[in-house]
Order: sequence, then C-alpha cells, then structure tokens
Amino acid sequence: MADFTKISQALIKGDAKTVKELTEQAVAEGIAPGVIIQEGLIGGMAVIAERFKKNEIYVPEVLIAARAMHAGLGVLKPLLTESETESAEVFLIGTVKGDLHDIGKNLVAMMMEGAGFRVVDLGVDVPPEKFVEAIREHKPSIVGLSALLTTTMVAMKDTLEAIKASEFKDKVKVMIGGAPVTQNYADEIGADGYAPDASTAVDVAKKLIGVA
Ligand code: B1M
Repeated sequence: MADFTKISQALIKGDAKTVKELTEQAVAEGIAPGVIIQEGLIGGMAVIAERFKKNEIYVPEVLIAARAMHAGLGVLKPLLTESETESAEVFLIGTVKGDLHDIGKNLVAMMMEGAGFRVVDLGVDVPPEKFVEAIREHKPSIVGLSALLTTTMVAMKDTLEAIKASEFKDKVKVMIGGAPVTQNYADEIGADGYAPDASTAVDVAKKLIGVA
C-alpha cells in the first residue's frame, strides 16, 4: 500500500528523485493519479506553504519543493490524459499578468486534460491582449485565469474587460481560481465561474458548457 506520507516528506525535502520513484511505485500499485496528487503531492506542498508563510523557509526551498512536485506530476500527467479523446472543447488557461505561480494552474490544466478537454496553456505572466489573441487562434469554449497574489487579482478583471471589449464578448466562458480568489470576487468582476481547487474546476467547466 502506498505511503503518501513518504511522498509528502520527500517533496518537503525537495528530493525530486525520490518523489518521482515513490509516485511511480504508487502508480504501479494501482492508486488513482488524483489520489496521489491530493494525498501525497498537495499534502507535501501544503506543509511547504505553511512554513513559507511562517518564514521558516524561503524562496529557494519553495522552488526546490516545487521542482519535486513537478517530478511527481510528470509521472502522473500521461495517466491523467490517457482517457483523453479528441475533444472539440478547448480549454485555454494561463496565470494572469504579473503573476509567476504555476503549480495550481498546471494542476487545473492536467485535470482538464484528464476530463477530455484539449488544453492550451499560455504559461505565466500572461497579459490581457495575449489571452485575446489566443482566443482568436484556438477558439476555446472556456478561458481559465489563475492568480495567486492579491496584487495580481486585478489583472483578472483587466483580462475579462479585454475579452468583453473584443469580438468574443458573450462567445467564450471565463472561469477564475487561485488561493486568494473567491466566488464573491468572481461575481464582482463578472466571471462566469469560480473553482476553489482543480477537481472542482473540472465540474465547473463541464457545467459551463452544459455537459455536467
Ligand atoms: Co509565492 N506567494 N510568491 N511563490 N507562493 C504565495 C501565493 C503566498 C500566499 C505565500 C505567503 O506569503 N503566505 C504569497 C501571496 C500573498 C498575497 O498576495 N496575499 C506569495 C508571495 C508574496 C510571493 C512573492 C511576492 C514572494 C517574494 O518574492 N517576496 C513572489 C511573487 C512572484 C510573482 O508571482 N510575481 C512569490 C514567488 C513564489 C515562488 C516563485 C517562490 C513559488 C512559485 C513556484 C511556481 O509556481 N512555479 C511560490 C510558491 C510555491 C508559493 C506558495 C508557497 C505555494 C503556491 C502553490 O503552488 N500552492 C504560496 C502559499 C500558499 O498558496 N498558501 C505562495 C500549491 C498549489 C497546488 O495550490 O496554487 O493555490 P494553488 O492552486 C490550487 C487552487 O488555488 C486552485 O486549484 C489549485 C489546485 O487545487 N486554482 C484554480 C489555482 N488556479 C486555478 C484556476 C482555476 C480554478 C482553480 O480556474 C481557471
């Protein structure tokens, strides 16, 4: 039986090699990728978040832990997308302008792929005009905006306004998420949806396009 504590502990130590090996082991034992993410990887990252908050660790340690998290996610990504069918529904996602956090955004992207969306990931620090250009190019059904800083939440509003000012007004759904983001904020800026975590994001996305 997989020991999720060991995965979390290795992630906290920033031991990417062990995180990868233990994740592979858990997969071989038949544990669902979503469970490994939730119990092992997110569990470890929550400890890192708490220590960072209390100034017990600093940016370099957080980056090393984030790298270990990516090592585990790298093992799980192909499994999450295994059931993917060529879907007409495109989910465009990015972290908004000024914000470099991408771990949560990557998780949402992976979950969406796992749910059968074709995901186009614009990365981090994405300005409003780049979102609009990408909508023009990829014709998504839904655009997902992620922000982890209270100071960059305003860029979600700017991005929504840019989309509404474009020819895509009312033609694409916009959903938002990230640690400081709330349903209230989504309502305030006129976003179509909000999700507190990656699994809920899938439910919200499906609901927005009427396949829930
Ligand atoms: Co930053 N950071 N960080 N950081 N960092 C936070 C966010 C912070 C809360 C830490 C703290 O002080 N307690 C704080 C923000 C404070 C605030 O604004 N109120 C903070 C700060 C201040 C900063 C810097 C300013 C630090 C500095 O330089 N002095 C700086 C800013 C850089 C920038 O963006 N311009 C900075 C930098 C960094 C690192 C580069 C070191 C690193 C990011 C590495 C990376 O992403 N590649 C980092 C990290 C790792 C964190 C914490 C510790 C962890 C974030 C994370 O990955 N969580 C974070 C503390 C915290 O969140 N408590 C913190 C795990 C991840 C799975 O969760 O991202 O919340 P999360 O995603 C969840 C949900 O939010 C949701 O689903 C995900 C999965 O369930 N979700 C969505 C996310 N996007 C969604 C989109 C959706 C739906 C759901 O729909 C589209």
